[in-house]
Amino acid sequence: AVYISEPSHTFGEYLLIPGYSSTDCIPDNVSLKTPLVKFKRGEQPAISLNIPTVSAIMQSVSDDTMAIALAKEGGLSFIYGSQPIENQAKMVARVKSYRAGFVVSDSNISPEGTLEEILVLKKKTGHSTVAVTSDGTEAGKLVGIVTSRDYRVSRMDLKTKVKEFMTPFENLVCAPDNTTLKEANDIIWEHKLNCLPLIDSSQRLVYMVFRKDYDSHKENENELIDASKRFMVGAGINTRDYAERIPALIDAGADVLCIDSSEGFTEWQKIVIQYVRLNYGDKVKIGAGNIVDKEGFFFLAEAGADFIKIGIGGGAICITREQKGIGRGQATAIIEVAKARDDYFKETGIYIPLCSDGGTVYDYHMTLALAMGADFIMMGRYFARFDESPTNKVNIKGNYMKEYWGEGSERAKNWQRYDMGGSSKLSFEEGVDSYVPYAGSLKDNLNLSLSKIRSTMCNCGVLTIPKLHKHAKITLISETSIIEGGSHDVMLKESKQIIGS
Ligand code: MZP
Repeated sequence: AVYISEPSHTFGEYLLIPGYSSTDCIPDNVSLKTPLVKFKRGEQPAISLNIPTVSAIMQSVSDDTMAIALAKEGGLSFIYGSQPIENQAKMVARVKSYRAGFVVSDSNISPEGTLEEILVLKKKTGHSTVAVTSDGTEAGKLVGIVTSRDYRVSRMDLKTKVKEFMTPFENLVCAPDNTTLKEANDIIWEHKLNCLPLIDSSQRLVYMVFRKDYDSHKENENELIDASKRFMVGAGINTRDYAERIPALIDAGADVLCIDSSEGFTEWQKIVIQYVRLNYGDKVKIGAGNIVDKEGFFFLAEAGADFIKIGIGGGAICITREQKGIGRGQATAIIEVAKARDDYFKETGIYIPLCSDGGTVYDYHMTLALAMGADFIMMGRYFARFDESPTNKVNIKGNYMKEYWGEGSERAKNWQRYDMGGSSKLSFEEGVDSYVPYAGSLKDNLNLSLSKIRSTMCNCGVLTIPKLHKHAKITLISETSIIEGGSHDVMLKESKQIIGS
């Protein structure tokens, strides 16, 4: 046997040491943009994320509702693969067909305003403005405005342009009171409608605009339709039915795939990546994993993975370490793999993004994972707590909880994730079925977490994730220091429930 003399550590055993912060180190200046797929030195990645968080490939976490909510914030979901191919493809298609909506009546002008007011606004702001009136004529009642910096429209041809953009009255359908954008999208999906929802600033549907000639290939040409651009979505695959699943997911519009496996240092993963390269070249992006050491990284890098996922046994619902005695402290795993990634980059000029997967409990764990070299973070427990996760919200002894179960649990029946070439069933469980405290909406919680990351990055004196990789100063801490980190030697006035981030 090979013995590694250093113990492996996890996030809770580390702290960041502040670096020098200049006056421009303010949270507003921080960019959390990060690459999702590999790229060559001096080039840009084909896909980037605006925030470094993705939701886990799990039944209890990532369906189409989660994917839309997270994409709206700049992240990405990987729709779970432990379901029939057709169902998964439908979820992907639903995210891709989702219309973000175009905000109208989001100005000083009320939807009850007059056309005259619109023209004054246009003059004041210098923006080109199209008024949407109830019957498509100048005389009609103003119901919304569409403003664009590039789109030039003069007062003279306003009427024509309104007609050009939006076929008039009979096609401008009034929404029932309080219709949400989600409900509108359900209608669009169900009836396969070619239309654009016009919404107000609180995401309520105001009107549905139908364009007879509306066609997806025109989206780039038309700023009005660009404004309702498609969201990105990922999808999990396995090493068994990939030859059927991948084509269906690509047809449905998946932007990126990820092999979902509890252990990725296997020939099975290489075979799946080869299948993608043979059939789709570099056009289809595919991540692989999970691995926890440099040997695993080099193997998947050489196999052609577009990103590599790190983490075995650290997930909140995972009992792999108890059941099989395999795994590694997440922090140590990231530190070793990130060094391998940097060496690989120096040698080949190819940068392969790393994803830290599992074991993120507190918000600062996200910052630590990034500081240690991860480019983005996959989380299950974190997202399972929100309204948008697919599971039931239940009241347990007066507290609201959401269900959260592992892909290795009997409930998920995802034997493919644990497949080492055996029979088509789970021989023993590697995950549990559990509850997590309900936490409210994704948007509110995620924005809070991201504001902590931005603020910590400012403490470290950096404004970007690559700079955090380079300049973060990280220290291991003693058990006594961990105790010192919480409130201590005081009696708390109110009992505080510790529920994680
Ligand atoms: P966490 O964010 O809840 O701590 O961990 C989520 C990760 O745990 C998933 O992305 C996946 O890699 C892993 N996972 C999912 N199911 C199991 C299991 O049943 C598991 N053991 O370990």
